[in-house]
Amino acid sequence: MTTVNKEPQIKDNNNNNNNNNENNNNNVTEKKPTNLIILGMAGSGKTTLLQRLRAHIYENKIPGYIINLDPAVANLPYTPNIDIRDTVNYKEVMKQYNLGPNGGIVTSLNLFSTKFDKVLEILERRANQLKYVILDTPGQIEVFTWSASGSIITELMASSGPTVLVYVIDTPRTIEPTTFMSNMLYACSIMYKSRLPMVIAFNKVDVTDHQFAEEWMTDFDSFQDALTADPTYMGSLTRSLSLVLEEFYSQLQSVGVSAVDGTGIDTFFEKVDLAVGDYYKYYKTDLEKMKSEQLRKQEEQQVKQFEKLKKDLEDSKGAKVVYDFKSDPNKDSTGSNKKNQVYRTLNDFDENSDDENDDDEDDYQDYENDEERELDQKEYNDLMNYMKNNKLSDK
Ligand SMILES: Nc1nc2c(ncn2[C@@H]2O[C@H](COP(=O)(O)OP(=O)(O)OP(=O)(O)O)[C@@H](O)[C@H]2O)c(=O)[nH]1
Ligand SMILES: [Mg+2]
Repeated sequence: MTTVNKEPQIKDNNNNNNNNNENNNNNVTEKKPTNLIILGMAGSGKTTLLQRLRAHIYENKIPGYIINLDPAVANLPYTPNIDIRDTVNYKEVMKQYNLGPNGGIVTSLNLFSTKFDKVLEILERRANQLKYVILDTPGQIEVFTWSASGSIITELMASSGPTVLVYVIDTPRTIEPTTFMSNMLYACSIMYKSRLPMVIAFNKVDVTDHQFAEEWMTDFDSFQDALTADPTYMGSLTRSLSLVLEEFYSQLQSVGVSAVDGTGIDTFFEKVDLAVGDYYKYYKTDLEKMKSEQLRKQEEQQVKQFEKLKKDLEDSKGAKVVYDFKSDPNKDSTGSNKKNQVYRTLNDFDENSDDENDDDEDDYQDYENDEERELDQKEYNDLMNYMKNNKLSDK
């Protein structure tokens, strides 16, 4: 077990990497840095684009920070500030967990995400000095967009500051209307799932101009015309889908770029700024609402549990009460299925019972002595005080 770091440490390459961040204090910004998460189908040019963005910001003395989240990439054309490969050895993960390539990437990402709070700490420390934090993601897009660790990392970044998804499209491979639509539907599903603003980067415009894509996105009829000319045209389904996409197009920014020759990079950053505006205007409030709703539900559930516990204590008239925090709070404590009860008085137990179905007795504890009971009582009192102090109870 030498190469898979079971307790992964995050290496901040900035300390031994003489990049421009430390040299550009005149560019210090008061605002939080913008996080750019680069996504896209395999081979669309994510890594090359990131290299181009990196070159652009460093040339313009804009302080940036690069994070590589692709554990399987063999060679990177740049040195990232934080590299998942410094923390997790993808090949060893595959070997030791007996996994295939995709399973290996997912597991590596999972291991890394358990330490992502360290990454956030590093970023937090540097927040005032940075303008952009750019993250490269694994080639197989679904590994990031549909994995728990991908969601965790995206959510953590989004709650740490303005975050924009950059969806890279291989323009020469998207000239067929149906391929175009499939790609856009994928982008739409990512945006829908992440609830973050998105910039579509039509890459490789040095090979194929992206003008056709802009037209299809802004002029519904021109896309319909293109579809009619397509022999694989699927009639009303495609028409309905393109209507759905019209709404999606109105939400996003798009730009044609060439990661190879640098075309469109200035416009790219202008579009990113617009997306950041959207983040503050719409998405941030949405994210905050979602979080506070989750918090509210949690508190509501706590109150319900406390109320049940209180009632049970009162009903027990001094009999011992055990409160099982892990049980499902939605089940009725007086129901016949004892296993699902939140709590119950010990009077409910028949200690001599041989009932095979009643296999849950281990879930509950009896008091060995008064001291234990007092401890539980104290815990209950603390909870009641908590409720009272937080105006969760009228008593
Ligand atoms: N002509 C042209 N080729 C490009 C451009 N961007 C990337 N490529 C080429 O596309 C290929 C894939 O580029 P990568 O940057 O590795 O793409 P990626 O999305 O990171 O690939 P994975 O991480 O493996 O999914 C390489 O051969 C690049 O040289 C571009 O703007 N123009
Ligand atoms: Mg790549």
